[in-house]
Amino acid sequence: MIFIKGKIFKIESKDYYVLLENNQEIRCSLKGKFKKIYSLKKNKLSILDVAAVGDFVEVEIADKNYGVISTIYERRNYLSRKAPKIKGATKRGERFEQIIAANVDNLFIVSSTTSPNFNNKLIDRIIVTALSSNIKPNIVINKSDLNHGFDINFWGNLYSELGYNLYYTSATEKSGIDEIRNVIHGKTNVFWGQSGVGKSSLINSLFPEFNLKVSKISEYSNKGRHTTVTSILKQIDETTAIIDTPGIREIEPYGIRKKDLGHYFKEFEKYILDCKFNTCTHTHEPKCAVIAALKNEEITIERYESYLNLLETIEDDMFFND
Ligand SMILES: Nc1nc2c(ncn2[C@@H]2O[C@H](COP(=O)(O)OP(=O)(O)OP(=O)(O)O)[C@@H](O)[C@H]2O)c(=O)[nH]1
Ligand SMILES: [Mg+2]
Ligand SMILES: [Zn+2]
Repeated sequence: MIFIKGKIFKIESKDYYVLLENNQEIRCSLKGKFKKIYSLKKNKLSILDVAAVGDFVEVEIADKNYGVISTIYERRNYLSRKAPKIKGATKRGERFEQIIAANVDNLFIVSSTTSPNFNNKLIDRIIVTALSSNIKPNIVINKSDLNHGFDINFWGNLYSELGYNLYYTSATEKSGIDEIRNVIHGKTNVFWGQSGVGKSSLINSLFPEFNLKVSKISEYSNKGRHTTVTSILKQIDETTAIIDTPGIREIEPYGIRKKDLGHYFKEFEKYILDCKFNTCTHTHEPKCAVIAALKNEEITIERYESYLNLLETIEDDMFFND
């Protein structure tokens, strides 16, 4: 039996596509032992996906076109969210974790000025998700060529001042593309955001040869159509990869406790220690230093509202009631 190492670049139902070290692409299935792990975990609030795009694996080559994944190597990190309710809800109303991509360095949070409208709360949710997985968030405001009727510099400055890299782009006019090209080298870069913001278009502007599927804007409307239906990893060179993902409609970070949420809002960090109570949720508690900073305009109302919005929807999972 021949074993070769590789990386999962696409998953379609039970088919796992692996880019092998020798640059060959091969369709694989999972070895039975993983299915067993999966069925065990299914009864717990735990990881929904046993193998994910970006995972390093070892493949048992069965024949030229087919292999079996026999080892999944430990992940350095991974990007995940709570699986949408319909998909993973159990009797107790718990939610599974859905893995978007494994072994990620850079996350490009793609938003658009219009169609769909710019949504700062969603961006903040994705930032929290990335930070909780030790992944660096970067923010892209795409469709800067379109007329949108709000001040994109206001939002751009807000995120730049927080210290996040901010890119204004237009995938159609190819502006801002080289700025992104300059920071992706040597890294695994994920593009994530709402459906229709232009994730696949941006990747096509960076690498026209990938020719990823893009829909006409008129086909979007509010039907929640997703053009990209499954995450796909494209290897650029030995050390650089890009991952295109399906658009999301909602996002809830996985595994964050209410009392820890404030730590993922980086401008809160320096105040949190001064709150009177170490369990402060920065809402109603007396002597809250975060609220004091908000009043002094050291924390913006936009970010504080995002925080409240997230705090409201975070369920303290049973998983943590230990
Ligand atoms: N005017 C303008 N249109 C854009 C831009 N980027 C993308 N579009 C259009 O927006 C629509 C959606 O683009 P996609 O690249 O398919 O968006 P996506 O984020 O990959 O969407 P999903 O795959 O559904 O998540 C297409 O009609 C694109 O042509 C841009 O910078 N300016
Ligand atoms: Mg797409
Ligand atoms: Zn507080």
